[in-house]
Amino acid sequence: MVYSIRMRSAQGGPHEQGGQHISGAERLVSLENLTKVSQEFLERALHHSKGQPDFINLQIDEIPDTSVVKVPALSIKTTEASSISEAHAIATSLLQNAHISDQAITAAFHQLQQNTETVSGAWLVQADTGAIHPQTVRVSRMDAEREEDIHQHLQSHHCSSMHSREALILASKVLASPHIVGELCWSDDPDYTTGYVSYGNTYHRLSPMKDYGSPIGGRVFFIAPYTPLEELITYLTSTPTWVTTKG
Ligand code: PML
Ligand code: MG
Repeated sequence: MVYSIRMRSAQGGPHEQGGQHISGAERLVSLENLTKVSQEFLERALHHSKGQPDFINLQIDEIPDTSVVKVPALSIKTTEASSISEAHAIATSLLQNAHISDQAITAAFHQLQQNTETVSGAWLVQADTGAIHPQTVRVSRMDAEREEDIHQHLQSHHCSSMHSREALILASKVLASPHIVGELCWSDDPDYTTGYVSYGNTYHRLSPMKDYGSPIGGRVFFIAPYTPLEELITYLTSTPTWVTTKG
C-alpha cells in the first residue's frame, strides 16, 4: 500500500468558502514515512512567504500499489533571460513550437498575470481557440517513483529546489496525458521568480517570469480540441502516478 497525502492551506477560511490560497503539496508515501511527511506539510503550511493560514486541510488516503501508473520524467532545460519580457518571449516561442495558437498563448498570459485571487488549481485553456474552462483543476496523487533517481535527475541539471522537484513531477504527470499539449507556469510564491513551459518531453525552466515579491502566478494547461474533459480531470486529480526516470 501507498498513501496519498495532500495539504492545502488558505487565509480567510477554506478555499471553497472564498479563502485565499496560501500553499499546497502532494506526495505518495509509504506507511513508515507518513508521520514525517505529515509533519513537514504542516510546517510548510504554517510558515509560508504568502502569510499565515487560518485554514489547513491535511488529507491522507490509502491506495493499493497496483493502481499506481508510471509516467516518464520530462527532460530538463534551463534558460536565464535578461528580463521578464525576454523570458515571456521565449515562453511564447516554445508554446508556438507546440502548435498552440497565438490566441491561446495570449489568453494564458492574461489569465496568469491577472491571477490576483490566488487559486490552488490550474486553468485549462483550449490550445486552438484560447477558450478558458471556468473551473480550475488541482493535480493530485503523484510523486517520484524513486527519490534518489529524481534527485539525481534534477542535480544533473543544477536544480535542487523543492519548487523544481514538485513542479517537474507535476508537469511530467500532466504532459503524460494525451489531451494536454503544453503547460505554462510561474510560481505564486513572492520569493520565487522561475517558471517553466513544458511540451513534447521537455521541462523548460525560464527566469525571471515575474517581479520578485509578486504573489501573482499559477498554471495553465493547454488542452487539445475535443478533449473529453471529465476523463482528463479524473486523470489529473485522481489517478495515482509514479514519475520515473528509468525507461
Ligand atoms: C510553483 O511554485 O508552484 C511553481 C514552481 C515552478 C518551478 C520552476 C523551477 O524552478 O523548476
Ligand atoms: Mg505556491
